[in-house]
Amino acid sequence: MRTRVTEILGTEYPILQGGMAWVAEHHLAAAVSEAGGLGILAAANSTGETVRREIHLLRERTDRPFGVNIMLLSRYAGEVAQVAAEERVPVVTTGAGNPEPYMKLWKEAGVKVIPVVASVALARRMERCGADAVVAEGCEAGGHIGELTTMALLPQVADAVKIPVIGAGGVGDGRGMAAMFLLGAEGVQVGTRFVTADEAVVHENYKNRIVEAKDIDSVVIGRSHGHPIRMLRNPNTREYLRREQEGASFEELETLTLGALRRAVQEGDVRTGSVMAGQIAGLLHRRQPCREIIRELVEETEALLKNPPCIQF
Ligand code: TUI
Repeated sequence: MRTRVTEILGTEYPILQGGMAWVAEHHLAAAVSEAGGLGILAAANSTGETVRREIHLLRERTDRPFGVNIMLLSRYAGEVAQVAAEERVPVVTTGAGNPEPYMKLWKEAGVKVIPVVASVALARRMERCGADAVVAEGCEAGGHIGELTTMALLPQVADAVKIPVIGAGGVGDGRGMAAMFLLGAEGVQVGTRFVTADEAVVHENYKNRIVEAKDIDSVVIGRSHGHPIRMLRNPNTREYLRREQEGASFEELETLTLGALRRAVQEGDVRTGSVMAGQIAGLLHRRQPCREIIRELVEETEALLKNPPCIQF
């Protein structure tokens, strides 16, 4: 399965693992890279030195290509950007902002840069400033999201830029991956399905909450202050949404989410923690190793694209 994305990444398959905060650490990233995808370390709110240690631990586990995702709202984004350049990581992806200020630094270090975008305007801008590809992520995704759905965003981004586009948001199996290709993508980024992977160092309660989730179990909090975040419904999201409707300030609302993702991922507190996951959680019912996830995605996609179902011309 070769596309311009496999050429850029140097991977066997055009499949990237999402850079999920607290979840995407070196065990998961190494397993994905070893299975032929692009494993990605999430810098999230970590310091530069913490990310450097993770890069070294990852390099002990795999000599295949990998990426580092830089969350641009982090106060450490600048130092992490510097570490990514110093370590000459093969690929950087970015989220939740515009990475233009760091572009020159990364390109001079030979790093491939793949910003995550949620609009055509940012995709165009990223192409102009030298991005190698973009991830077009729709609001089916978990975590920090934009406004447009994957179905609407992806073909518009694909028409607007010449660099390869990677589809994200709602990809859970081969049907989703095949759909991304038909909408103009040359690769996919998969998040939620990898949270449930055997190699993901994530509390059992978190994984179980995802595999037990129904289609309508995710909600979006934080719309009122311009940083919408999708997560699975629980007593904490109910309280957040109630206070948000009452017009609570950002500072007040923040008390409900500070440390909440770590609490859910590491301590398994899925009642008062933040269980970030995409809308596709409802599709996932099994826990599997990364190798199996990638093999299934690839085989299903290939079969569907070679022989589309239920249609005769
Ligand atoms: O980044 C994500 N997803 C995330 S990051 C995260 S951790 C977090 N911590 C504290 C506060 C908020 C988040 C959890 N999930 N996905 C990539 C993504 N980027 N989705 C949407 C965007 C995006 C949205 C607007 C990128 C750029 C943008 O506009 C930038 C601009 O300046 O135009």
